[in-house]
Amino acid sequence: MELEKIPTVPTADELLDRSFRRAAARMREKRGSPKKRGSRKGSAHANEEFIRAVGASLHDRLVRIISSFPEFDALPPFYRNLTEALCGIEKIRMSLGALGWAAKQSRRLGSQLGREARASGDSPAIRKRAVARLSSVVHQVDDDLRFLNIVRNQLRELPELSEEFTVVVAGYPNVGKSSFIRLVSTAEPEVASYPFTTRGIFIGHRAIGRDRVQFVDTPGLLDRDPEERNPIERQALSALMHAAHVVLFILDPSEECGYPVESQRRLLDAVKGMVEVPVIAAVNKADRRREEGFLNMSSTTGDGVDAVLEAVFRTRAARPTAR
Ligand SMILES: Nc1nc2c(ncn2[C@@H]2O[C@H](COP(=O)(O)OP(=O)(O)OP(=O)(O)O)[C@@H](O)[C@H]2O)c(=O)[nH]1
Ligand SMILES: [Mg+2]
Repeated sequence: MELEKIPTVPTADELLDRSFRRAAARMREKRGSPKKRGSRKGSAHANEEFIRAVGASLHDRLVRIISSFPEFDALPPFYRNLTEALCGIEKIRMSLGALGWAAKQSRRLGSQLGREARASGDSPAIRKRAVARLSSVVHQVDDDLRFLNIVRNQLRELPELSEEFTVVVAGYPNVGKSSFIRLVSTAEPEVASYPFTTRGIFIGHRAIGRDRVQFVDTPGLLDRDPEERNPIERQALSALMHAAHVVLFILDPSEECGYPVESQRRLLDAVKGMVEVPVIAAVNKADRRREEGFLNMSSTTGDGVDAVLEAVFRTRAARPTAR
């Protein structure tokens, strides 16, 4: 996917260093082989040419960085939403905008100071001034470059969602979502006896007959207002809202997870109100405590897991066309 292909974003110093070196190399090429150097061909405007080359190179590099980022409005909703949850799209846009400003300034300064260098008879003082001015412009967007590199690293790690029938597993923290996913699919998310073990989206697959279904593990959600949710919870919401063909909501009535079952039930109702796809509720840790009126299973012993999978896969018949 295009999100994996965004190259590393350099810091201001790295960017300047590359552009200075590139410009110097171009000057050497122009001067030609050592034999020709005696002719001093092209050296009359060496400083002017260097300044112009640095300005142009900075401009081109900055523009290339900007265009290596995707058009966020054109991303599938799941990825747009995840990007928003993890990095904030407006913040990314502002930083890309700052790079656009720096690109223009670099080109403008390159030609303006290049002209001044020529008018001054190729004065080295103007070359020095140009280096300082261009460095200052690029350093003004150093924070933006660093932020964009963090964004780049996060986007690279986003899970790859396929078009297959998708089961999103959700629920309170520590109820056994990841244990279930490990048991039934190829995904191997971490399992631990404390909440918020899963901090991102994990994808696994399972063959059923000739088909494959996709399982999505999500971070635990608390029953609270959307504005209070942190970036980790918001990733779970992106999956629920934009990736699911069916939601498997897991409850832990043993309360070993550390949260009262009433809160878990309230979240179940909230999720039902939020998504347009079927929501199957199942109780996990049935080896500890069963709950009437629900499908009961244990991800530890495997008891009841097949019945839950069956209930989930039955909804495939009513699969909605778009997510
Ligand atoms: N007794 C019992 N313990 C279970 C069962 N399923 C999971 N556990 C335990 O419950 C704890 C939490 O399991 P996880 O699978 O990490 O839970 P989770 O819902 O993914 O948790 P977060 O990622 O933090 O939201 C672990 O200590 C598991 O071993 C079960 O069926 N029975
Ligand atoms: Mg987990």
